[in-house]
Amino acid sequence: MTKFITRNKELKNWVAKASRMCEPDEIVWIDGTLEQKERLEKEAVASGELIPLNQNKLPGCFLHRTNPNDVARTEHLTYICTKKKHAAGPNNNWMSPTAAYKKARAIFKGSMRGRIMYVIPFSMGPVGSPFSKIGVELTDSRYVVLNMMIMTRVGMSVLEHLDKEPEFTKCLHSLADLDINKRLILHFPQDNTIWSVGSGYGGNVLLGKKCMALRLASYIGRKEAWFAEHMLIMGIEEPNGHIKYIGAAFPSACGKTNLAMLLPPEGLKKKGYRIWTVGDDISWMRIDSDGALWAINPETGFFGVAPGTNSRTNPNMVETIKKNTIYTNVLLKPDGTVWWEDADGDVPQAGIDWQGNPWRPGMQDKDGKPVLAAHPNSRFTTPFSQCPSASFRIEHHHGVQISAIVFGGRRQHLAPLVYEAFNWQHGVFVGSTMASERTAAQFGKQGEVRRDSMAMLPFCGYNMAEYFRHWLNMGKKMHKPPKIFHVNWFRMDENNKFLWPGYRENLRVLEWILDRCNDKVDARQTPIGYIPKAFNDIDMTGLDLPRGNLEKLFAIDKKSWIGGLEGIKKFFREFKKDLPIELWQEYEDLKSRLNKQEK
Ligand code: OXD
Ligand code: MN
Repeated sequence: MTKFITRNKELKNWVAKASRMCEPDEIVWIDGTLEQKERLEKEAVASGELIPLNQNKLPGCFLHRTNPNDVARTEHLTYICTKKKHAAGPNNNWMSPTAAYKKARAIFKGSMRGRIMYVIPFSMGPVGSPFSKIGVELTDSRYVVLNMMIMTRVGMSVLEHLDKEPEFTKCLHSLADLDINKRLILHFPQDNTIWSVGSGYGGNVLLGKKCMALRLASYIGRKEAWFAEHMLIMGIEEPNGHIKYIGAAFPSACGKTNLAMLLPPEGLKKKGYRIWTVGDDISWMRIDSDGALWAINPETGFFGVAPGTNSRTNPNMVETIKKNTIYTNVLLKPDGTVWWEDADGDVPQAGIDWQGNPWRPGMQDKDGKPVLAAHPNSRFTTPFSQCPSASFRIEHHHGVQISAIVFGGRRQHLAPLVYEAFNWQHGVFVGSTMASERTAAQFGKQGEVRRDSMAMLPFCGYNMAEYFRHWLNMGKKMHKPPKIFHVNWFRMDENNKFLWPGYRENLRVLEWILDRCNDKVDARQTPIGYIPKAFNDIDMTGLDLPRGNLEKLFAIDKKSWIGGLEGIKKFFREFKKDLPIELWQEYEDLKSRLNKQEK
C-alpha cells in the first residue's frame, strides 16, 4: 500500500498511474533530509551504482560509471511532441503526442519491476519566488535522486508548496534496460510533461535541467512573457563596490562554467574587481515592475565537464569539488581519489578508467589511439554553495538585474574579440546568427560552421522562428533593454595559434563591456557593430600580449563577412515565412553596410 504524503490530487493520481505502468516493487517519497540522503548513498554503494571515494581526501564524494553507450545527451533521440509539427519548428525532432506516448509506454511497461520508484518533488528557483516552477520527477535511479538533490531544491518544502499550487511539471524517468534502441527523451509542452527512458546520463535524466528548465520553460516563458535561456549569470563587482550582472550564452563546451567563476587577473584585481557567480548554465529572466530585466539561476548545483578543469582554467571549481561531489566517468586512482585529462598534478601511473578497466598512461586501443582515463564528457555534480565565488543573491526571490547580454562562439578567423550590437533588434540578429566552428577535437568536418542561435538550438522547446519573435517582443516591453555584445575568445593567427589567452584574462573584455554599459567609454562604429575605439580602452595591465595581436583580434575582414552572409541566408530560409521580417531587415542592413565599406 503506497503512503501518499501530498494533498495534491493531481500528483496522487499521476503517481498511481505511473506506478501501474512501470510496476515498481515500492514507492519512496523524497523528503530532502540528510538522513534520507545518507541512506540512499549507502544503498547505492551496496548496489554498485556508486563507488565511495577516499573520505579523508574527498569527503562525501562518490564515483559513478555510466553504460559506455550512454555518455552524452542524445539529441537524435530527443523529441518535442506537439500536436502540430510546425509548433516544434525545423530546429527540433518531432513526434505526435499520441505516437510518442504509445511508443514510450511500451518501453516503460513493467520497466521498474524489482526496483523502487522514487518521487522527487523539486523546485527550479527559490521555493515561492515569482520566478520559480515546481516539478516532480519519478525515477528508478538512486543516482538520479542524489544528483537532483544537488542540482535542485528538493523535498518537503516543495511538497507543502504543492498543496497550495496545483500546477507542476510531470517528469517520468526509467533506466529500463539502458538499451540505446529503446531510448527516448520526449517533451510534451502542451501537457507540461517529460518522459525519458533508456538512459542514465545526466543531461537526459536530470529532468529539471535541460528538459524542464530550458525546453519546457522556454515554451512556458513565451506564453508568460519571460526568458528561459542557456546562459551563465555572473556579477562583476566594480572598484566602486557596485555589482553589475551579465548573462552570457555560449554553445556547450565554450567555457561558460570557467567564465562564470573566474578569478580576476592580478592587474585587474588590484583595481578592486571581484566576481560573484550566480549560475553557469541556465538563466530565467523576467521584466520586473521597474521595466528592467531580472534573472535567476533556477539550479542549486553545477553539472560540469571534468576534463580540462584545473587550477589554471578554473581555481574556484577546483575548490568547489573537494567535497560532497558525485563524479561520473572519471579515472579512479589507487588512493581512492579521481583524475581526468588535464587535471592538476602528475599523470597517475595507474588507475581504473571510466569504463572500469585497468589504465596506464600511454595505453593505446587496437587502432593505435590513446586510451583515455576519463571520458571527454565526464562530469562532476557539485553544490553551488561550495563555490568560493557563489553570489549571496542566489536565494533572492527577485534575482539580479541584468546590465548586459553577451553572446559568443568559437570562430577561428571571423569574429573580433568583442563587438557591441547597435541596438536590441540588431542584438537579436547577432544572437540568432551565432555559430561555432568544429575543432579537431570534435567529430565532423573541421572548420565547418554550426549555427547555434543564442546557444539554444538543442534546447528551444518550440519553433525557433517564434523564439526570435519572442526575443524581439521582449525588447519592446523593457524600459531600457540591456546592451547586447558578442565575444570570441578563440580567434587564431595564420599559424593556428590563439591570439587571446582567454580564461581569467577575459575579464579585461568584460570590463570594456561594463564601461560601455556605464557610458564611460566611446566606441568605433564598424559594419558589424561597435568595437573599442582604441586598443588601450581594454586594460592590459599585467598582460604581455605579443605585438600586433590586438590588431588581429579586432580586424574585420569584410570579404569573409560577406562570404558568411550565404550561410546566414541558408539558415534563415529554413524557417520559411515564419522568420520575423525584422531579422531579414537586419540581414539586408548588414549586407549593405559591408558592401558600402568595400568600395
Ligand atoms: C551542458 C550542455 O551539459 O550544454 O550543460 O551540454
Ligand atoms: Mn549547457
